[in-house]
Amino acid sequence: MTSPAPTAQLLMIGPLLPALVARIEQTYRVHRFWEVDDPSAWLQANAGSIDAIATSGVFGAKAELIEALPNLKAVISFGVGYDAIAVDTAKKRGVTVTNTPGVLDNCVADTTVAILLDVGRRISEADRFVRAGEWQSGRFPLAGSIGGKVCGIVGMGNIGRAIAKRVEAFGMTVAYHNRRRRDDVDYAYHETLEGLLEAADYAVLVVPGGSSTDKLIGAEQLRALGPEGYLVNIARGSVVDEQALVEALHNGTIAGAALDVFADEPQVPAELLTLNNVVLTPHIGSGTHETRQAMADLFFANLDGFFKHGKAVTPV
Ligand code: 8YV
Repeated sequence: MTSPAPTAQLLMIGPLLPALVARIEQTYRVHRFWEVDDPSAWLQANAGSIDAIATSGVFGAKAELIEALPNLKAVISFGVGYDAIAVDTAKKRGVTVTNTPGVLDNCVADTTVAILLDVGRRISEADRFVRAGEWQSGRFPLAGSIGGKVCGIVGMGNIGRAIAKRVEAFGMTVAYHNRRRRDDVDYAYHETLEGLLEAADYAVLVVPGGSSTDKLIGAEQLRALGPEGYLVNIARGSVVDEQALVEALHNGTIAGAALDVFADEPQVPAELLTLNNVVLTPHIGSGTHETRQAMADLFFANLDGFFKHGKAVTPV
């Protein structure tokens, strides 16, 4: 008789969807790292038994943690972005990293368009106006129209394309900046970021986070976007210099911003909370039941694929 394969042990960095965790626990042993009182003592005692890290794009996996786990084989992540995961360290160690690409493109694009329309047509501001009883004493100011405006997409990947398709339906003209021109789209390509920002009425950030895009949008870029321009960020907070953005919004350097992501979530710069020309959402880009389920399914397929079939489905 052969003995059953030992259960792989996962170090979970933060709470994932309860139904996903329950599914994982049917096969794997889960250690809830965020509940551990003394992480270094815990690692001293248990590091050798960890086979994989289970995490998300937000919780990430730092280089020190990856280094501290001598038998680590995989980092399985919930989310498409992996800037918070030390992928280079993992690769050097021969550790597989997986993410959940593809399944969230449409929902993230929907969220982008929702907050773009919101800031442009002043929807949240109008909602506050009605709730505050201000309608009784006057009319709500007019907004600019969406049709005919230029939507400048920074990062024309799959999500960028899903956004482009949607805003075209609103009569916007799409332009983009990307590391390289795409030969499968015929939107106007701008070789420089500044060139795109100057042309755009709405600048939509869809680039990955990480060192290559850190504070890509600073004071100079906001000046290029200009006083009629809106910034829409559903990428990562790190892509924008938040202090420069606060100043630009206060000074009228740009017209407004719609932000789903922040540099230090869940902290939001206090100065943004009082501004009427800013729409703020709590990183809900992919936040629908259907998409989170699809992400959970792909997470699980990667986990099981790696440990049961020797091959992850969507390695990074
Ligand atoms: C998730 C995301 O909210 O996929 C990403 O990169 O930022 C979002 O879809 C996050 O990864 C997990 O909660």
